[in-house]
Amino acid sequence: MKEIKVKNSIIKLVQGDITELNTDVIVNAANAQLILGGGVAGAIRRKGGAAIQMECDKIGGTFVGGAVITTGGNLKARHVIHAVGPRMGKGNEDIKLRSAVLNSFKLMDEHGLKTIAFPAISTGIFGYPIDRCAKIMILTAKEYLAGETQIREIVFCLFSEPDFEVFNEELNQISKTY
Ligand code: AR6
Repeated sequence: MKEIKVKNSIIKLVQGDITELNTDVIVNAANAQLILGGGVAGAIRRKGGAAIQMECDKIGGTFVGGAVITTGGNLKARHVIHAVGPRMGKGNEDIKLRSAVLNSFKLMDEHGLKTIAFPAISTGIFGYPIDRCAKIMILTAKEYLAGETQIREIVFCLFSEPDFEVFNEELNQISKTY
């Protein structure tokens, strides 16, 4: 585990299964239709139960770069934010990823929620490179925490050891540079 402090909050890295975390919110790497498929979404659907997909169906969908909130069903986390990252090759991927992360933070503040865990959005089925993902997600988190927010903890939960190492390296770089 590894963490840095930004004002009164922290950014933290962990390796493992995001559905095991007990942050207020875990983030689903969603699609614009809000249909929970494989990867993180599949794990959330299996552990969280049918209620989450039913809430998503009611919402109906959102844009790429958007985010919506549901309850966490049977998960330890009370809420799931479904953030829609870019599909690699469709254009403006970096901007769309940043937007998905920022919109997740805005939902946190709108709902007064304090702790959130993200997976490496778009780096599985959507094919986005892990190093670019690490750079954008960590930088966006650091910038957001530097402003006015109630968020106290942002966790990046990486499934594999190599992915954890990429995020670890990026967190070291960013904490030196900024
Ligand atoms: N905990 C943490 N990270 C995980 C877990 C887990 N349980 N499972 C996978 N990862 P992906 P995407 C990592 O494919 O690329 C679905 O069908 C994985 O190794 O979940 O944004 C959705 O419904 C990878 O690094 O999301 C969408 O249609 C990262 O999480 C589509 O896939 C993201 O992989 C979204 O694709």
